[in-house]
Amino acid sequence: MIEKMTRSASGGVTLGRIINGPMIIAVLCALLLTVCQADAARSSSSDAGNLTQDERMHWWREARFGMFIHWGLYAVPAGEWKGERIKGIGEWIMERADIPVAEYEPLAGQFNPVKFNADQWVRIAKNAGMKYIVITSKHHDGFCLWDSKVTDYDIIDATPFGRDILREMSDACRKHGIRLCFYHSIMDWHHPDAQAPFYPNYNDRNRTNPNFGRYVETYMKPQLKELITEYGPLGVLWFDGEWIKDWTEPQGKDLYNYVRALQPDIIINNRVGKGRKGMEGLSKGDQEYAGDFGTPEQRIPASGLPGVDWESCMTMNNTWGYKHYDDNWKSEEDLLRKLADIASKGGNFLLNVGPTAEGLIPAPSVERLAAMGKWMKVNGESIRGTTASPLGTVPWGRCTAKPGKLYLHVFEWPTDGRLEVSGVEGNVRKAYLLAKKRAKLAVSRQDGKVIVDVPQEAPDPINTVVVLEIQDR
Ligand code: FHN
Repeated sequence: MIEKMTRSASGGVTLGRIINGPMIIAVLCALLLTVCQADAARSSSSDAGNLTQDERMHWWREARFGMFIHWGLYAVPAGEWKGERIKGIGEWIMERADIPVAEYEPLAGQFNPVKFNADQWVRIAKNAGMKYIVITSKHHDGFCLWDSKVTDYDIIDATPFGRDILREMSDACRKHGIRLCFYHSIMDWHHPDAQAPFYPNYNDRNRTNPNFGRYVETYMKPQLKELITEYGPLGVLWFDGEWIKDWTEPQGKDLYNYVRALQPDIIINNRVGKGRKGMEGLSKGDQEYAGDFGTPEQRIPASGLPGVDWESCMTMNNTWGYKHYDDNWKSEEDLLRKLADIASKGGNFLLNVGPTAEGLIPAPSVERLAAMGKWMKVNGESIRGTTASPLGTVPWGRCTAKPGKLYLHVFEWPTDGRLEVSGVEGNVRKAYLLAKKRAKLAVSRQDGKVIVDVPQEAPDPINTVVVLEIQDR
């Protein structure tokens, strides 16, 4: 027997009794395991409490492209109620068709998405070049896509499906290295302490519920705790439905702090408070609203939101939640150019899919995402981790930047084979097509402009990326 000193995982020195060969191996393995577990715990949660705002936002700014998923009971009626097509966005059907809670609830009995495959959804997002997924944990209709302890109005207790959708999404995202994020509606048309009593106008902006505080403290907060502690670590909590009269900016700030106390490095959108409009155009120092980023919806701010992190969320057709007859799909060209446009203004693109009640992402969405993925495989470098255009607006397309590099996204290919670029500072060391990195393009200067000699035909008629490598003067 030998007496030996060993250093514990926590750094302290322990005195142990030692022992023979196999035992030494066992002890070393146990030590290794402890160190690995400590490391895993650190990276999964929250030594991140010490992160600066820039460090906390880093992965999100790098990502630039994410998938929004609106999925819930509204996928069952899919835009139709009692044989009538209901106008407006599909996930609002409960409000638009004046459906009482007692008539809407039974949709849960019909929600059996047997074709749902979390792995497949995550692969669709990943292959599109997306780095995060924001899925509706609970939309305004109040139905929960996870096994919540504080209600039976959820996927496990109320549906024949009996599988925890968010659990499966969480596992698949972890497996594929995609950040899982949750959308969560503050407004709740199903809860008696929230907007359920407002029927038939669940969205009545002038009404309040005297019990709303109870809903927040005994329902919404416990639910958020479940989501963060049991399905996390999460990338983003994406709040919505904050415009109701019962919700105030101090409540938003309180909720922001509550969520960050549970996971300090989490990112939270501006709709946690009343900052949806206010954040726009404000410089960081002036932000008096809770939230880490602005959320322009269905639009791209003309000049971005300087000084503020932001993300444009957008549908591919006209609805967020599935409507079986909405075929107004944006083209691949439109979507790809929007992606470049947003990146050129320093924002993220959160592009929505609305899966069917069977659990399938509609084929037109899958096709468009595949096309975007094909482009991103070649050109992703010109989107991910880039910053806004230092050239301002350019006549032929858009521009994104990284240190020492300009990415020229050419939508309108020059007919004379000369791409003119104004405002480039520093010497151009090299120019090439991102799709053909080894073939150098000739560059000259004329009247202060950089002229790049490009092929006669546009290599990619939607968006060909020309890279300029710049040497600082
Ligand atoms: O009312 C919702 C709508 O259903 C959808 O979820 C969008 C997504 O940003 N947000 C709300 C409207 O601002």
